[in-house]
Amino acid sequence: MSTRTALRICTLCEATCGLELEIEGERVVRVRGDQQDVLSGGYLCPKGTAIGDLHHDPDRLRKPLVKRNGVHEEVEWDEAFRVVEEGLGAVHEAGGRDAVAVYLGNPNVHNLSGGLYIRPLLRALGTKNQFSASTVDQMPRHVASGLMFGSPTAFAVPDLDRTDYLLMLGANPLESNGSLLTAPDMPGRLRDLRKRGGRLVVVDPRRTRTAERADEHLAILPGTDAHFLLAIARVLYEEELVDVGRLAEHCAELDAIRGVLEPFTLDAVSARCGVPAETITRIARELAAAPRAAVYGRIGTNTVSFGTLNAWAVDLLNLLTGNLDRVGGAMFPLPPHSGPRPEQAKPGRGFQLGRWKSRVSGHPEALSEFPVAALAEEIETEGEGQVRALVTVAGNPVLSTPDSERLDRALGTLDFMVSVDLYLNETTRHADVILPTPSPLERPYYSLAFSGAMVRNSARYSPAVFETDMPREGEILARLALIAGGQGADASPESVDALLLDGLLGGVAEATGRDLDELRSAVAGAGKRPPEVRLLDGLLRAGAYGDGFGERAEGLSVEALERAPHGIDFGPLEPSIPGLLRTKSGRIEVLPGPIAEDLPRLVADLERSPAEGFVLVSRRDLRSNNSWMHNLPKLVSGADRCTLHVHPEDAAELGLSEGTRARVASRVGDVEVPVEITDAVRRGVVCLPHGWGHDLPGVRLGVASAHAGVNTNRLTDGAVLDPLSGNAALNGIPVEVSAA
Ligand SMILES: Nc1nc2c(c(=O)[nH]1)N[C@H]1C(S)=C(S)[C@@H](COP(=O)(O)OP(=O)(O)OC[C@H]3O[C@@H](n4cnc5c(=O)[nH]c(N)nc54)[C@H](O)[C@@H]3O)O[C@H]1N2
Ligand SMILES: Nc1nc2c(c(=O)[nH]1)N[C@H]1C(S)=C(S)[C@@H](COP(=O)(O)OP(=O)(O)OC[C@H]3O[C@@H](n4cnc5c(=O)[nH]c(N)nc54)[C@H](O)[C@@H]3O)O[C@H]1N2
Ligand code: SF4
Ligand SMILES: [Mo]
Repeated sequence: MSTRTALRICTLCEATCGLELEIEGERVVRVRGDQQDVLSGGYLCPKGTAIGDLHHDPDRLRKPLVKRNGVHEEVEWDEAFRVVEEGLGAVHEAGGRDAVAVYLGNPNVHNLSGGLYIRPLLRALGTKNQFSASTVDQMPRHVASGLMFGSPTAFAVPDLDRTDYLLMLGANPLESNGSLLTAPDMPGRLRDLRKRGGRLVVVDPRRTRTAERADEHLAILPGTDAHFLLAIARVLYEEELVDVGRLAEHCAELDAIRGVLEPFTLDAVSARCGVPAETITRIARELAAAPRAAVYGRIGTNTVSFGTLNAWAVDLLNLLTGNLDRVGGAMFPLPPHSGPRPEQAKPGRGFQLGRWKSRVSGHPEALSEFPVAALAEEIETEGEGQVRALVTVAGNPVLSTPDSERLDRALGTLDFMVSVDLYLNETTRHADVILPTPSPLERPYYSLAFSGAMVRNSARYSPAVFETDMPREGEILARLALIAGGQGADASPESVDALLLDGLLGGVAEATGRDLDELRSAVAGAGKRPPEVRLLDGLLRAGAYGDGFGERAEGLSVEALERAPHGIDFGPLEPSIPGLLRTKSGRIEVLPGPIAEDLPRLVADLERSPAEGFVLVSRRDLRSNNSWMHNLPKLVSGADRCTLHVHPEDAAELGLSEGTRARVASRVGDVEVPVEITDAVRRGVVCLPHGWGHDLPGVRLGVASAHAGVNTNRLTDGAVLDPLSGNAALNGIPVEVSAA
């Protein structure tokens, strides 16, 4: 049998580790970290070692399925697309464009096809009913960045390898491997921070593995991070420690900040968030005194009802301490596929929110999306514009989104549903048609999404490891776009490829005065590569480090990346303001209008006494990845991980002991789950992981069904949202806990 090795970037989480696969015949027999990868240097986690198991998983779908008489049957591709054409066509005809909703799940951002072909699909669908995993995740970050910098994808990433002080809130990278912070080997990088004398402070209601390795852990009450951060800011003003530095001349409304901080006194905030006043003062002084410091907030601060205020407060503190856009502070990556950064701000139209509203509850759109928490009501509520069909791409909202039992019921009432997915799972079991896509190892890799969150500017590309006769995901999405646009199931997907490439090159031709045909033949020179790779080539060559289509021989292109299989490092992050700014004013909007209007809600919350009873928070663990990797034996072996964490004293009061079952009930639902007693959670807080609950009928998940666990999102409440971003509050959910 032939043996070979292949290099490949792992697409299973945001760390994007370089892997070295050993392949015998058609099987992956061993996975190691690629020691020479420019970003990950050999690091990998247990999920990465299971990437071959995912590829070989017998339950992973290889042929389209069509549901007939309640049963999913394999069909040929052309037939599947014809059923989609009929199904979508009928709903469009009866109910118009908005009657077809779309839900985009998380793996789209780990996939080059998703990054390139979702846009034409959305355009062709022409529906206002767009939903995605972003509103159970990072939408508050987009909104805050949009309002402050004019660009919703401007993420200030902690300059991890050069900072002296990291204040981390609501993130647990020892389990998650980092998020909106692409820095493979978080354990090593955090260890190095402390080795060089730096300090790590973790703010989390739980003593997580990350907190255990920190210099200090502050067990804050869920949902009170903005209070805490603004109290720190107030101390900075009181003690005259504010020093915005170089950015002062690029700020608008900076003078207004001190006034809005007035209510966030040490007494009020410490009583509300459970962090002592002296500690808040000390952290403020430490942040100001550290030569280089960064504040970083992630999902625990995003998936709460003050999500956007939290995200704003994080960047505000970075700004007030002079650490925003400074080496060793919080800096903005420069993705290789985006254009070079100008020297000066490009004042634009600014970022707009709420340009239209959802039909039933009037939720404002954010980034053209409505909150996924509102998807069920849009399906259930009759009237003009009612959602009667759904397209899902790489999503499992039945497990991932709040009040999921209700959504599960609602999906069962649709007239038509089509899912582009690898599995027949809790969500896709409702689909009339499931269109399976090639496995991660059967497609080329480049990260469009995470290049914008990397701790070093870099580019890595890997070609497909295995060939497949399945259509590419880009082709599937293109065919769906053609169907949605009325061109029918038989239209050629190549027309979509051509449209995308011409759109890209047309822009370059216009900006540079180059001849379009010359540019076309330059990327055609990217050879027989798949269309998404030709598109990528166009983007990279026009991008910040690009070869300018032959103008700079040593510049970046797909070919250059093929010659550098371990990736190309463009160095540490560099200051980017003012060139990054796209606000109307061309300045950093330090106190954007919508933020100022939302602040009274936070002030009112200060007066609230901490909740009686229990609140529920979420957790992740290293061998899990949201809802969809529990079908791999390696990742579900050993003790049950879907357990309720309860503090020992709370457990004693409730009469719960280790291994017994507890009943957890919220306003919307209840679950029964085994108890794990641990003082890692603070009193009054209980914790469940998300992504479990694989015991629903009709799924094809042999392994996961046998390790079903319970779905924590049967408890999370779709009615509690961050009003600015529409993000669901998945943490701090009031619950009752009792012995089952
Ligand atoms: N192993 C693994 N890795 C993953 C994933 C996975 O499912 N498993 N998912 C991936 C995805 S999609 C994402 S978005 C990232 C997320 O990556 P992270 O943002 O690091 O997410 P978590 O590990 O869930 O850590 C969130 C922490 O917030 C805490 N928390 C809850 N409520 C609050 C609060 O109100 N305030 C504060 N300060 N903390 C709070 C929780 O206790 C938890 O420890 O991980 C990615 N990586
Ligand atoms: N309570 C609670 N709920 C949470 C969270 C939490 O912390 N607590 N975290 C939230 C977060 S951060 C996120 S990102 C969401 C995730 O929410 P979703 O994106 O809805 O869910 P995933 O579990 O990521 O499901 C991914 C789906 O995509 C399929 N898939 C995998 N790879 C591919 C691919 O390459 N192509 C296609 N077409 N399909 C693919 C899988 O089979 C699966 O059906 O969950 C959220 N839900
Ligand atoms: S940390 Fe694990 S899952 Fe994430 S990219 Fe690396 S190997 Fe893959
Ligand atoms: Mo996420």
